[in-house]
Amino acid sequence: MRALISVYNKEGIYEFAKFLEDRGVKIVSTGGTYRYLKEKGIDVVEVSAITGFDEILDGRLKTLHPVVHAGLLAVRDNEEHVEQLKKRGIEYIDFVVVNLYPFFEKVKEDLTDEEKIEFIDIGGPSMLRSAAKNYKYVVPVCDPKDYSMVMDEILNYGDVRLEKRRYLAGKVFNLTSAYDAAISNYLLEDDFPEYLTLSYKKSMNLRYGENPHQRAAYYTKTVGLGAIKDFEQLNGKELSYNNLKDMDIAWKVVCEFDEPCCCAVKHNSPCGVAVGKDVFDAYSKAYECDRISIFGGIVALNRRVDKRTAEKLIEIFLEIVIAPDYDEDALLVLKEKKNLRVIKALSTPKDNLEYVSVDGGILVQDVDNKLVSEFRYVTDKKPTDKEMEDMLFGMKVVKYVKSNAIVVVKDKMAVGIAGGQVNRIWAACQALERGKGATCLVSDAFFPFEDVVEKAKEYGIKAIMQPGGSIRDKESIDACNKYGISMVFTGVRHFKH
Ligand code: 93A
Repeated sequence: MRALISVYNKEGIYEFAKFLEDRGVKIVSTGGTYRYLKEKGIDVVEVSAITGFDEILDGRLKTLHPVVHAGLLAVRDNEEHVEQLKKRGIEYIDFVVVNLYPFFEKVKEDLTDEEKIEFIDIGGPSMLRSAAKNYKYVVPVCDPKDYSMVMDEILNYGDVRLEKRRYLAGKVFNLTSAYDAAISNYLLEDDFPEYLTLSYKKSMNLRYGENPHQRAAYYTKTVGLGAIKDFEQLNGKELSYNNLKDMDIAWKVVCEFDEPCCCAVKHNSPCGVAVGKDVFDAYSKAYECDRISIFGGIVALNRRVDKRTAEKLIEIFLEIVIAPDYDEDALLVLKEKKNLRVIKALSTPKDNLEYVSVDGGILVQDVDNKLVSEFRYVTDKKPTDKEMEDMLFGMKVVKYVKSNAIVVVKDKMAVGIAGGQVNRIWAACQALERGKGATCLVSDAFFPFEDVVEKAKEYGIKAIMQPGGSIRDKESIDACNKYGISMVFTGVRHFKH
């Protein structure tokens, strides 16, 4: 029996090779792997010794040889195959252990195009694919995590059972397809190509989905970004499906702001958002926005959490706290709450596309990151600088609230957030009632009637920001002028469905 071992990541390979050697398997390896195993005392033969062909082209050509692929592809119970190999003096290869060049990781690094392209593995996937096609006779191993499974199989059954070989072969094609998807996306550099190669890898099984009777799992992109999760859990219970969704939106909201910001989310909608002079101030203000809904919610902060803030955070029941980092003593405080999921975010949101599923397909769109660039002051009265600041703050929040959405603001606190309403006036009524004392109102889309202005006036709103563009804009503008309210048009709609 022979094993061809060619691994970029050498972790665990010595133990595995030794195990095979001890059971009479001859080891054949490529240059680097050969030297590594030889140094450790394995009796290993170089591939060039069996192919009679030196490694050339700086290693681009090591294993791409008929002697290798015939040894992998031959069907052992096909007489002709057996005869053909015999005639040419080619021996079977029974195990292929390959670990590909790390293209997934290298493509993200600050390297030149040439350097990145050098990390496209050709020989490795070829061997794996040959072995996987012929899994009945060849054991294809592409993941160091499977070394122990293969060893257990041999120990317990004397060989790797067919169902395990099939599983290993499936893993190979899964890896090579994701690997090719990553390369093609890199080369095409096109967000909306004819064939969109999306590749995701299961990052974790979830206990259940939105409800306990729905199965669920969390998949992360393999293409471009590697199978790397962009957060780390430092404390608390396992994250749920709903947690992951809510955490995503909370983190996106706070990443909209350069200033210290806090966002509390409940059922996928922000329920309190505020900007403050420091992390403590931001949290205190977000808490004050809506002291009821935050209970059992998800809190995101865009600054390192200090002890004082941690002490305030644990005063109420929260599901999750997510922040870029935590002072050591702050973390100790948070850990007093055993179940509180404490998450360290490792990056700001990075996708430029977003996806939702519809039956039989997916819809893909750019992330809604358009900023207001031009304002139209449409009323007699112009908003003050402070009102403008409050309304721009509100616009960033309203983007994350389901349509129809209205946010009312006071001192950079989103004191009234209402969304998911099938008509605008209901959203306005709710937001105004929740956020009594607010001075500014923002809307995700235009006003079809002047009713929102009428309502805003009842609650003492001084300034309104909305996209504009309704055929009845004039009615809203007239109403504002009548009540001495200023109104600004942005021309940018922020529907979220
Ligand atoms: O450059 S390659 O695409 N050409 C090959 O023929 C080839 N054969 C194996 N890269 C090739 N490999 C890869 O080399 C393996 O997939 C593995 O990642 C790596 C191991 O090289 P070494 O043993 O020299 O460290």
